[in-house]
Amino acid sequence: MNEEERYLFDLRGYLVIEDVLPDAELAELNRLMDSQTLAPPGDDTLSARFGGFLAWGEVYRDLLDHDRIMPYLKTVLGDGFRLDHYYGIYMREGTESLRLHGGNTPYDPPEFFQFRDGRMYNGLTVAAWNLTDMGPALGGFCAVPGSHKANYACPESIRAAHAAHEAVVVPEAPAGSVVIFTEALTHGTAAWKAEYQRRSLLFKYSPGQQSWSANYTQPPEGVDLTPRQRLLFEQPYFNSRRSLFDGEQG
Ligand SMILES: O=C(O)CCC(=O)C(=O)O
Repeated sequence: MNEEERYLFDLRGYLVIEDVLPDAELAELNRLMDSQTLAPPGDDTLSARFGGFLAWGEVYRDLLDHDRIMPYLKTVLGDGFRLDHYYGIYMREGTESLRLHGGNTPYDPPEFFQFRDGRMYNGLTVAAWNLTDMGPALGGFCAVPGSHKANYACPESIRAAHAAHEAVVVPEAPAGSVVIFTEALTHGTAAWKAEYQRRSLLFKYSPGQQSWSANYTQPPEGVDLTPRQRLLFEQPYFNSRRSLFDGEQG
């Protein structure tokens, strides 16, 4: 994470990193998704979720601890974070928006942003891999930049106006990009307007000592994981938690 990216993440609560996936990997991820027998997404957000993709191929599992993204997660979460849960979002033209949620106020213990001793600390943090283009003219992830530090609750007038409010941004996030955001941010989904599907894979990481849910995410069955990927599935605890970056500098 370079100086500018760190500044922007601290300032806005999210960051779009473009060109993370080369075209061939992007095509393979989309091809494998096409080859599943997923029911098409519906109009409501519940029917716009899918899971199970870690069993679809190594190219999906590689995203768990991708070399380009791990250093960002280390800066945002500190070492020893864990995969809290994960799911995919697919939307078709007309799939509805998801309400704005999250925000620094009222305080929500698993979803926090703090700056202490010269670094940031974040609770639940998302790396969302985009398999198709998203953006203001298309829909998708939206957020109130800076709201991870808001001292007042998000007003109902902004919640109601949603992506039409000037405070809400739908960032340009091309296929192959990753959006990293802290769940302390007020964020949601803008209704999908494009003719093609929105496809995003959301990996949600927590600091090692906490879990959002009582059910800890289990590794996919019947597939090989690398030692570092297995570490990501460890249960929450703090004391002597093992490093995800052993042998790496910095
Ligand atoms: O559309 C997005 O990427 C945001 C989704 C979201 O906030 C959620 O699933 O809770």
